[in-house]
Amino acid sequence: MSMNQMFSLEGKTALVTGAAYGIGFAIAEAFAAAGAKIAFNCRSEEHLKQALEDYAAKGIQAKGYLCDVTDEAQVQAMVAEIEKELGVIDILVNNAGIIKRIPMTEMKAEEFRQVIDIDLNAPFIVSKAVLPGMIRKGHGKIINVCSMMSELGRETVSAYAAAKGGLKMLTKNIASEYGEYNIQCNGIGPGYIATPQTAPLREKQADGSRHPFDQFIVSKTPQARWGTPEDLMGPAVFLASDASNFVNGHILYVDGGILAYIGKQP
Ligand code: NAP
Ligand code: GCO
Repeated sequence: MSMNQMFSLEGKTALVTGAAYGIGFAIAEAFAAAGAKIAFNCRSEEHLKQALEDYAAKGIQAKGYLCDVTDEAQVQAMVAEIEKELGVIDILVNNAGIIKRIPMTEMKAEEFRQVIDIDLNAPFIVSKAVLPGMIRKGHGKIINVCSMMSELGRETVSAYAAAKGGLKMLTKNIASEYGEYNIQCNGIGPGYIATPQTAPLREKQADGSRHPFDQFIVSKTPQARWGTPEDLMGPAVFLASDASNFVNGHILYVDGGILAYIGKQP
């Protein structure tokens, strides 16, 4: 196999959940550039419409589906629809996710459950829906979008850290349980990435200065910058391609070195 073939996704069908914008959109764009057929979902009709226009503007004929990843019936129906329209799913990226930044003592149990439902239960639900097709086909790639919070905690993100820590172990378990069917399940762990999800952490202050958390993250990142969704494109294509056929149960951190670094002395 040539090196180009090794990194090609030509003819593959990819589902990227929550890929209306942000990290998921960039990953789907990268997969399309590598030759894959793209399916994505989100919950909002408005986001779906805008996303289809954005994909088309980049020359990508993505198929978009309105589907709440926490609803197993909706997910099963979406996967069946994708298999009919694009073929059996070869690559799944469990990207859809939310965060709630609330001190634990103030967080309602229902708020905790909602984060766990979307960030952990849903990757189980969607993976369970696509695995039978991958087993039938004799190969598959599942990529779970983990986080710095798969390894580290911080104030106000208890539900998110619990979910992303669990997602790391779900990744390892899918790798363990389905490796014999030539299915590789890995995680991609973005550092702090400039997307709508982290916009509140980067808001300019009233006096025009940078948000304290923005400055904190830059001081904790050896590359002294926030990541961009584009920084994830190459690593995602690697994990989705034949180039990673013997990489299984691994979390590939794309964090500019945060996890390796004690942080710059103030
Ligand atoms: P984002 O900008 O908030 O986008 C999240 C996406 O998920 C949106 O398309 C949203 O669309 C969709 N979504 C949320 N809940 C959903 C549900 N129940 N069903 C279907 N779609 C749903 O987030 P992001 O920053 O791109 O992050 C994407 C993933 O990367 C998340 O798992 C996040 O935890 C993870 N991550 C982010 C960072 C970062 O710094 N940004 C770092 C590490 C990991 P709708 O609202 O229209 O449904
Ligand atoms: C936060 C951020 C982080 C990032 C990401 C880091 O509030 O700490 O939202 O959680 O989203 O997960 O990898």
